[in-house]
Order: sequence, then C-alpha cells, then structure tokens
Amino acid sequence: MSRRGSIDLTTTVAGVRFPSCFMNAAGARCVTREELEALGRSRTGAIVTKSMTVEPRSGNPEPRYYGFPTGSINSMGLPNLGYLAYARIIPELRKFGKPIIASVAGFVEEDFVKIARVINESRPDLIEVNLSCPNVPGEPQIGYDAQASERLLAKVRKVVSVPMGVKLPPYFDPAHQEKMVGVLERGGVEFLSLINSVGNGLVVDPDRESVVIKPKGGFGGLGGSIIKPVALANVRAFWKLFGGRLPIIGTGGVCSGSDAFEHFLCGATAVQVGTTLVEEGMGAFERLEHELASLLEKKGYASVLACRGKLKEL
Ligand code: RRO
Repeated sequence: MSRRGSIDLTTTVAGVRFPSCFMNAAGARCVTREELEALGRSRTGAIVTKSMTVEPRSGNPEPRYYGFPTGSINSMGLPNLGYLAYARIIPELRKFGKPIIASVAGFVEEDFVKIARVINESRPDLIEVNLSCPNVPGEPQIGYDAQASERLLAKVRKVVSVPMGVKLPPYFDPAHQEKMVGVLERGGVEFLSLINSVGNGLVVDPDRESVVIKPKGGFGGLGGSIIKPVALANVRAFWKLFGGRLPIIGTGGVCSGSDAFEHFLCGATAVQVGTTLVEEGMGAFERLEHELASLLEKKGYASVLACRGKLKEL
C-alpha cells in the first residue's frame, strides 16, 4: 500500500480500496496483455483496460497520436483486442493484487449490453462505461446526448453487478452538467471518471504547414496540461452537484503531484494519468506519488482524502 513517509496515498472508490490514488487512464498503455501486465507490475493503483468493443479493432490509420510540450492529440479509433480477449485476461490480472477497471465501449446500445454482461462475469472490480469516445468517424459522443445516455445506462445497469461508473466528455455549460445529474442518478451510476479528451481539436505544425495526425483530417481528442482547467471545472461542478456523495476519478492534465493535488481540492477521490503515462512510461507513477506526498506533507495533510473538496472560494 502506498504510504509515503507518514502520508497515506490510498483511496476508496465505490467501496473498492485502491493501494494508490494514481492509475492509468483508459487508453494509455493498456491495450495488450503485455501492457496490462506491465501496469500490474508498476506502481499504478489500479489496472484500467482500453475501452473494448465487440470485435477486435486495429483502429485508425497512423500517425494517430502526437505529443507536444503542453499536451497531446489522438485519434486512435478504439484499437483493442475485443471483449472476449479481455474477459479471459481480467481474471489473470488478479494476481497483481490491485483493482481492475474494465472500460466498456461500443457502437450501438446492444454492443455495450453484450460486452458488459460478459465482462461482469469476469469479475473486474469496477466497470467504467465510456460514453465519450470522440474519434470514430460518423459516431457522435453519447455523453453529449442526455436521452441516449439514459437509455443506454438503463440497459447496461441491468447486467452489471460490480460497481458501475461512466467516463464522461467535458461539458462546457453548467446546464449540460445539471441535465446529466438526473441521468446519472436514474442510471444507478456509482462513480464518475472526468474527463475524456477534449474532442475534435486541431493541432497544426506551422513548419510543415500540416496537421499532425492522419485520421479525420487531423481532428482529434486533446489531452495533457492544456486541458487541465477544463478537467478541474468538470470535477468541481459534478462534486458540487452531487454534494460530494458520488466518487469522482479526475483525469486531465495530471503531469505532477501538484496537478493531482488540484484535482483532489476540486473533489476528486483518485486520478488517472493519460498523456504523461504515454510520454514518460510506468516510472511516472513513482514520481507522482513522491511529488504528491512531499506536497501534502509540506501543507500538513496526512492523506489524499483529507484535502478532498477543500478548494477555497473567494
Ligand atoms: O480510441 C480512441 O480513439 C479514444 C477513445 Br475510445 C477515447 O475514449 N478517448 C480518446 O481520446 N481516444
């Protein structure tokens, strides 16, 4: 368990104990069995799978990820092994002794239901339903359609017995967040992962006078430092809307211990690491733990949970 000096970096989400508050974001180094096992051996507090579809997919044409000093853009297009492979791999990941979060995706409602039913039987500790993939040509992000989200969650909830959460897209208007509250309550959602990448951004290389990724004419999901304020705003907004009662896993711009601390102040219970993990590799977890523990100690907090939601307003 992750106790650094006298600082407790463990956390609990929907009744499941995590040995560290840092974990990989779905999509970051978690597609293949080898990557998932490497996560198991690392200091990640949980193993989160790539979002899975019914059929195995090789994803969009390359280049489909591009990192730059302040962030990243991707249009991976859901490359994954297909849900049946993950249903076999998940029980084998138990040996690493940390929670497993299965990320479930799909193209139509029935895909999500079919996958969730079988994956639930492989006993991950939690299921994260991805309502926010921005990168499949012609497929809108479900999380931007409240009615479609509600229909889907009603069906998926019926077949899931482990704690079920959702990965939401960033919202840019309080009215949209408020509308989602009822949807999430009625859907029996037990935790939130906030946020997915900021969809359909465009990064331009002026030297080459070109886009930097191939799919969709260069449009893709933004991640990393540049999206941190958007992520923090969504964590804070949903923390307040649910009165602090729904656990939130903060994702977006966690590059340092201080970034994680900001997520916790806004109300996050744990954080996921995407762009930083892709760029830096598994060593990022140890560095982040060290940086967060030093900061908490300096500030007089004995644990991650002691600072949760404590953001001051002026
Ligand atoms: O695979 C992807 O292109 C992808 C997915 Br499923 C997602 O949820 N978020 C993202 O930034 N990329």
